[in-house]
Amino acid sequence: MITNDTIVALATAQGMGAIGVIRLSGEQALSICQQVFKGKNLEAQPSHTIHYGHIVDGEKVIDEVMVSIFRAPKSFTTEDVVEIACHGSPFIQEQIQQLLLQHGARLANPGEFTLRAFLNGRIDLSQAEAVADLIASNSAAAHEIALKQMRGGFSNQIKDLRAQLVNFASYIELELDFSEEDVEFADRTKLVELIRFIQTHLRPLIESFKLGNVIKNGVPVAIAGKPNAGKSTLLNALLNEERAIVSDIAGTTRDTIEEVLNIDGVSFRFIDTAGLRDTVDTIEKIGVQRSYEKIKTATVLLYITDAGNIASESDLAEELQAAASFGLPYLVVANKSDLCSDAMHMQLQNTQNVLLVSAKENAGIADLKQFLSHLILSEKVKTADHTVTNIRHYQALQDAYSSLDQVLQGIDHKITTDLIAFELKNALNYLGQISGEVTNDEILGNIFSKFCIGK
Ligand SMILES: Nc1nc2c(ncn2[C@@H]2O[C@H](COP(=O)(O)OP(=O)(O)OP(=O)(O)O)[C@@H](O)[C@H]2O)c(=O)[nH]1
Ligand SMILES: [Mg+2]
Repeated sequence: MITNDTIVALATAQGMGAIGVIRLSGEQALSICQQVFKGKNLEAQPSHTIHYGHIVDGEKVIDEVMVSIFRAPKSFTTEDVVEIACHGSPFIQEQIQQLLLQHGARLANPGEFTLRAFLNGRIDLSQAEAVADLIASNSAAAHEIALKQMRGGFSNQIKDLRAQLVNFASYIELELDFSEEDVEFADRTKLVELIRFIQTHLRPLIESFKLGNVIKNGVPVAIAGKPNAGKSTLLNALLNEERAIVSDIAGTTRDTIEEVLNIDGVSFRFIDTAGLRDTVDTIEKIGVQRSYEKIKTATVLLYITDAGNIASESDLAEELQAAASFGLPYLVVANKSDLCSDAMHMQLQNTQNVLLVSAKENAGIADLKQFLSHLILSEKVKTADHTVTNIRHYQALQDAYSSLDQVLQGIDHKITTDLIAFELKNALNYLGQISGEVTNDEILGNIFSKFCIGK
C-alpha cells in the first residue's frame, strides 16, 4: 500500500451546497495547493491556520476560497492536510479537483483518508469503522454508540487483555522449544485465571451485539394480531400519517408494511402485518405466512387485540396466551378502548402486559411509545458500557471466546502443549483483528471499500 503520494477528494457531499470542501493529504499537499493558490505563501504558514485567497488556473480565477492548513503529524491522517473551502457549485468543485490532479495529486480511493489515519497509527481499526458509522448514524442512540467507539471504546480494553495473553503465549512457545525436557514456564493456574477473566469481559460485549445491531439498523417491532383488530390503524396513529389502508373488511392488509419512527432518540422499525387467521384465500394465505416470518425476526411484538370483542376472562386469557406463544418480549395492545365496557376497561387496566389504546381516537399512543423507548433504553443500561454494533467485531469476539474455551478444555484434559499453543494463537489472532493489530489486505479492503470517497 503506497502512502507517500498526495491524495485529493471532495470531502463534502456531491452536488450543490453553500460551500464545498476539497481535501488534500500527503507530503505534497501544501506545495500542490500553492501552485493553484494566489494570495499568500501557504508553505510559510504555521499549522492550524486559515487563509483567504483565490484558486487560479494560470491567469483565470476559478473561485474565491478559504484554505485551512494542518501540518503533520497533527492532522486526521497524520500527514500534511490542506482543506480548500470553495463555493459549493459542482462545476467549481470539479474544476479545482482537476487542477489539483494536474499538479500532481491523485484521486483518493474510498475511505483512503481514514485508511491512512489507521496505517499511520493515529486510530485503530475499530475506530476507523466507527468513523463510517458516525457518518451513517441517523438516531441519537446510534450516534452515541459510534462516538464512544470512535474515541477508543472497547477496543482499548481488548488491547490490554490481549497484551496480557501475549505474555503467556510466549512462555508456552518457549516450552515447545524445550519439549524434551518436560518443563512448564507458563503457570497453568494463572493462565486459566486470566482466560476466565478475559471471558468475563468478552461475554457482555458479545451479548450487547443483539441490541447494538438493532439500534444501528432500527429496532424491529412487529404489529400482529387477528384480522380487524386495528393493526393498520395503530401503525397510522404511531406515524401520525395515513400510511396503511384501513377498512372494516377482515383481511385488508396482505403484504407487510414497514415504516421507521424515531422515539426518544431510538429508531424503531414498525412492521404492520396481515391479520393472523386460517384462510382459503391464496394471497391472504401468503400474507399470513409472511406475518409469521416477520414476527420471528422482530425484537418486540405488539400483539393487537380488539378490546370491544373481549367479553370474558377466557377471551382475555386466550389473547394473552396467543401473544406469549411467540416467545418474544411482547405487549398486548388492547385496541378500541372506546368500544369497551366499563367493567372490561377496569379489568384490562389492571392486567399485566396489557395496554389499553384507541388507535382511532389516538388515545394511549403516547403511553405505547413510552413503553417501547423504556424497553430499549433499560435494556441498554443492562448491557455492557460498550455496545458492539459491528458484525465483524461480533464474529471476532465470538471466535476469540470459543478459542479461549478450547484452551481451557485443553488444559483441563491435559492435552499437549502444541495444541494449547495453537488455540492460544487463534484467540490472539481474533482479538487482534478487532483493533487491527492483526490484519490483512482482504480485511482492510472489505472495510474501506464501503466508505465514501473523501472520507
Ligand atoms: N372504534 C374503533 N374502531 C377502530 C379502532 N381502531 C381501528 N378501528 C376500526 O377497525 C377496523 C379495522 O381496522 P384495521 O386497522 O384495518 O385493522 P387491521 O388489524 O389492520 O385489519 P387487517 O389488516 O384486516 O388484519 C376499521 O374499520 C377501523 O376503523 C379504534 O380504536 N376504535
Ligand atoms: Mg391491516
